[in-house]
Amino acid sequence: MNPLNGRRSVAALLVLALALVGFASACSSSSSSSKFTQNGVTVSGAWATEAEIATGKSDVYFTITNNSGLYEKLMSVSVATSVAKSAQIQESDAVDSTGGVPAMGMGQVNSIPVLSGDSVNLEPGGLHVLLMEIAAPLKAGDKIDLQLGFLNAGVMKVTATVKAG
Ligand SMILES: [Cu+2]
Repeated sequence: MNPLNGRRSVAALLVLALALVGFASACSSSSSSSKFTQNGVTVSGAWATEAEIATGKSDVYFTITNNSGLYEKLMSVSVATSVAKSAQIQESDAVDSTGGVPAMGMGQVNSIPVLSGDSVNLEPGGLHVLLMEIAAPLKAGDKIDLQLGFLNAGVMKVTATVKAG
């Protein structure tokens, strides 16, 4: 066997392997969790809960990471009326205000502060965005566009993917 041919085919295999690795990583980064960055603020992993019926409710969760060097605050959230009638930032209370019986109540919060260099998770049982009176049932795989208004970074458009449970 000609050693030159052997080396060539090894080189060709390497190129093919690198191409496959590149393809695989490009796929996983786009399908697993999407990231949106604006003026140093990143919103990642946005997802929403399924809702069975129109006029139902859906919770939306995501992570805010602040690398802007400035104090940041999520101040508002809105969605198109084709998605829901209104949206609100809320926080679940594990314990009610009397300090007694745990209640699964939740209340509106005006803003979510995110210190410079810090990140905040909106997650089940804690901070979340509540979509009220959704326009149509939300099923796993559906996409929802949200507009998040930040103190310094401005209004950021992000997309959340609906997930079961
Ligand atoms: Cu809520």
